[in-house]
This record gives sequence, C-alpha cells and structure tokens, in this order.
Amino acid sequence: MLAAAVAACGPSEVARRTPADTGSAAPPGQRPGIRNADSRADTSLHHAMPASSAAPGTAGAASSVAFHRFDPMLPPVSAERVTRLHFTVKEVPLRVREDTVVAAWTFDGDMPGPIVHVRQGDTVEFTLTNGGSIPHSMDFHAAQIDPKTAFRSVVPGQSVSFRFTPKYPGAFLYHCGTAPVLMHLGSGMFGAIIVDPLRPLPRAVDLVLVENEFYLGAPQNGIAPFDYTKMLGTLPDLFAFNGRPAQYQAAPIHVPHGELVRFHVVNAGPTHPCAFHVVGEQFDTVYLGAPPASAIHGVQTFGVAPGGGMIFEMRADTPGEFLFVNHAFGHGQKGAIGSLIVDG
Ligand SMILES: [Cu+2]
Repeated sequence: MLAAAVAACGPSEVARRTPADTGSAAPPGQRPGIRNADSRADTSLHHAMPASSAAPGTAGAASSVAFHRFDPMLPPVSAERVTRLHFTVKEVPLRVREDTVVAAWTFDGDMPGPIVHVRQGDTVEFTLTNGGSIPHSMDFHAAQIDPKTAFRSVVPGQSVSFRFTPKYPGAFLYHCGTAPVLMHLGSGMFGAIIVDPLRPLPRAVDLVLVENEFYLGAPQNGIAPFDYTKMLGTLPDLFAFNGRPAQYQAAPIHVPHGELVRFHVVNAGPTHPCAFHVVGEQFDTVYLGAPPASAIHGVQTFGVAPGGGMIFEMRADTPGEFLFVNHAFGHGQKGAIGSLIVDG
C-alpha cells in the first residue's frame, strides 16, 4: 500500500528516459586535460577556472525531457555483505519543474544519483565510468580511504574502481570531487549512501531526502545551465529535496497513521545548511552521530550541515498533512519544502 502511494520512479528509469547526448558545448577550461588529477588537492585551482556554466543539452532537447518525481523511499538493504556498484557519469538535461530544464551533470542520469543502502561493515566495491565530456570522480563520505587514489578524476571513457568498508552507520553524502568541486557538486553530481547499524533501528517508513541548491543561468535552447559565478555568490535561485523544488507538495508522501517515520536527510549544498523541521510535529529522536548512539529527543528543528547527513524519527500523533521544510524559510520558500500525509 505504501509502495503504491509513492510514485515509482527510480533513477534507472529516469536514465532511460532522458536524452544521453549532451552536446559538445563544455565550457573552456573544463575540457579533458585540465589539471585535476586529484579530486581534492587541486580544488584551490578554481581561481583559474572560468566563471562558466554547465554544458547545455542538444538543441531542441528541452521539450522532450519529461518530469519525473524522485522516489524518496529507501530501497531495502541487500542480504549480501558485498555490494557492487557501477555508476556512469551522464551529462543530461533534467526537467526539475514544469517550466525548468537544467543541464545537469549526474551519476546514472538523475539528480540525486541512485540511493545506496548498505550495512555497517559491508564491503562496497565501486566503479565509476566517465560517460561525460570532461573529467569527473567520486567521493564517498561513508568511506575512510586514501582520497588521492580512490577519489581521483578520470577522463571521459575511462573508469576508476575502489572498495571500502563503512565503519560507522549513518546517512552520508557522495559527490563528484573534481575541481572545482563547487561546480561539479553544484551541477547535480551528488547522492546519498545510507549505512545501517549492525543491529537494525526499529522498523519504520524510511525516507531519503537529499537537499540541494540551484544556481542557474539564462536558458539556452530551453535548457538552463548551472552558473558558477552564481555559485560563488551563494544566493541560490531554487532549493529542492531530491532534485525537484517542492515536488512533494505537488505529489505528497503518504504514510499510514501509527507508523514510525524516519527521514534520512543529506545536505548536498553546496553551500547552505538545512534547518530541518516538520510543521505540527516534533522529532521523537534525532541521531547526532552514528545511530543508535548520540540520540536526542523532543527536537523541533535541527541543522544538517552542507556535506552532512542526519537521521530524524517521528511518529505522528494524529493523522493529517505535515509539511517538512528547511526552516531557514527563504530557502524553504524556494523549494526546500514537501508534504507528508499521515493517512487516518
Ligand atoms: Cu564531476
């Protein structure tokens, strides 16, 4: 029943439905061959980068790009203790609102990328293949690993592989770390990896919300590029949970009354914190660190730092419609808002 209430639209479906051709208009200075062999150490080189926007899609592609609601349900954790992941970088146009198509840089064709769900102590064997037009990389915040090797950038057509074992449970960000990170992270290259503790948390309706900001330039052929100068200015045009501003107001998330609801909130930023709050409720539990440790109770609002993730639990005392918001309301008003309907 719950599954039926939440629109089924996994990232892989989106990838199939969106045009893969992104054209060849990558901005000057972001071609293969630029100095970005290491994903973090060369971040300081952003001064040398042009204040440019993302590559637009092919001419006329915008009208053929359909809107898809992003499924916020956490997929089940595998019974296998080794998780093999193979992501492909795709630079694709994405419709994020009825009137807005953006030139996104993505993992597997959607923004955010696929939700990954593993267990503490599992082994993650990861491969990234660069199907884009410029170098890209992958940085898992759930990993403790030599970043210079694992998180290195790869040029188009090549792959990088590494493995890691999540040491702590929690809700973690992953993102492209290629310089300038602000541009890559800010153009759609992010997602969530949820790591369960060895002893599972109480049964709940598990939801994943990844917040991000949009800094957009003037549309070209109906497709808005991401604007690096605006990113540096840190005044976003839009915010979203799971890549589409206010998508869960248009199509709310339904849960049965009496169920524990667990929000795994990851903040991709790239710059602003998320003051997570549910109107008409309080969080029974917020885990400040690796759950189930560091739990606090009776919380109205709690901040999720950019680059961070927090787990929030609530059981609605009454059926009704509960808005979940970034209570930094200038940001909530720009799209970091959604509706949770607790059915009676
Ligand atoms: Cu990238």
